[in-house]
Order: sequence, then structure tokens, then C-alpha cells
Amino acid sequence: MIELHYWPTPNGHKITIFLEETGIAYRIAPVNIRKGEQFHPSFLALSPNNRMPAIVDQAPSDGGAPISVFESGAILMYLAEKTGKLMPQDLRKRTRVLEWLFWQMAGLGPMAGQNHHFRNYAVEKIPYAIDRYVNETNRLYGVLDRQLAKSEFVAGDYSIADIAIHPWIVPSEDQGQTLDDFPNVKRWFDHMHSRPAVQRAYAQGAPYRRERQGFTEEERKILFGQTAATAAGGAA
Ligand SMILES: N[C@@H](CCC(=O)N[C@@H](CS)C(=O)NCC(=O)O)C(=O)O
Repeated sequence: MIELHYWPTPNGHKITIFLEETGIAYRIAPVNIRKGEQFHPSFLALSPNNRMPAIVDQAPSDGGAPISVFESGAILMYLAEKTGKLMPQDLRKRTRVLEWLFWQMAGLGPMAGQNHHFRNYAVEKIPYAIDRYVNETNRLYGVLDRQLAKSEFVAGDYSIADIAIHPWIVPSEDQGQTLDDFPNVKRWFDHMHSRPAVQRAYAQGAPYRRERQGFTEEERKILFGQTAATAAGGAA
């Protein structure tokens, strides 16, 4: 049984997609990041970076005590290694998957995240910051499109690389991007979206999602006013 500390955001969706694709038993422990639950000491003990997702594997393959994992890329690798699924064993194929997994973790995720922040969330609209991140996201979509011109999936067969990337393409319009400009990404995106496990994974978020858009003052303080002092565990 995997305990998944989760909120329905792109990084959270990565893990539900993996779990649904592989059919591993899991239980969701919601972490309401708008309320500051990511600062609860019990959560920080699992995820010292005060970010979800995190998992606890109650039955690790070494038969020892439960293991916790934070960082979505590390979680995907851990689960792929545990199950032997969605990451090839072959050295060359595995290396390709890891390249694209880390491309998402270090490139698409952080850049699209800043794009969302400056384009959609920031009260003050700063044209330089918006252009910088919208353009960088656009560049990354172009890189992905050229890669997907060569193969059906991002790194050979369907893998944790596809699973890491898909949730960050779902909000393409909110990132100022048009999928019609990237036909290979669009073809791959539509295929991913049609997978029943992917649909089940996104549906897991429904009970936690809410209708209201935007943030209250309190939520802005919790999410966008973090410093070393507030993130140390006393903010919630
Ligand atoms: N690199 C981390 C990023 C995780 C992350 O940014 N999670 C966000 C939601 S997508 C979060 O927990 N935010 C809480 C906060 O900003 O305090 C990962 O991939 O796991």
C-alpha cells in the first residue's frame, strides 16, 4: 500500500497517473496547500521542502520499515524501480528516459511554474517576467515537439518521462501556448489523454478541486510569501 500525500496540481497528477497505470494499491492523504498543510510538522517530516507530492511505501521491497519519498521525479523513479514498470532496464533505453524525466523536473516544470505565477497569479503584471517565462515555455514546447516527431512517446516506449510531462501540458493555454503550433505534442497529448488510467488519475482530484478561481489574501500569503522563517514549520 502506498500512502500518497497529494493535492490536485500537475506534480500531484504525475503520481496518480503512475499508480493508476500500474494498479498499485494506494490511499490519498490530502495536503491542502492553500491552507498551509504543507507546513505541518508531520508532513515536513516526509517532505522537508514543504512541497507535495510525497509518498510513504508501507511495504518496501527490502522488507524493512516504511520508506518515505519526496520530489515527484524521485517518487516516479522509486515506484518504477519497485514495480519494474514504466522504466526500461536496458542501459541505453533507461538513460533516455532519465534524460527526459530530468528535463521535465529541471526545465518544463519550473519554467512553466514561473510562467503560471507571473502570467496568472501575480497581482502586478510585469511584462518582462511574463515574456521571459512564456517564451522559455514556448522554447521547451518546441524541443518536445521535435522529440515527439521522432517517436510515439517521449523516450522510446511509454514511460515515467511521459507521465512526468503530460500534467504540465494540460494547462497549455494558461501558459500562453497553442497546441496547434506543436502538432507532434498535440498528437501525443491527445493519445495520453485518451488512456483510461490517465483519466482515472485526473478524476482523483475532483473531491479536492473547487470552483472558485484566484486566491484569498491569506492563501497568497501562504503560497507566495514564503521565506526560510515561515517555511520552517510554524506557519500553519
Ligand atoms: N520539485 C517538486 C515541486 C513540487 C511542488 O512545487 N509542489 C507544489 C504544488 S505543484 C506545492 O506543494 N506547493 C506548496 C507550496 O508552494 O508551499 C516536485 O516535483 O515534487
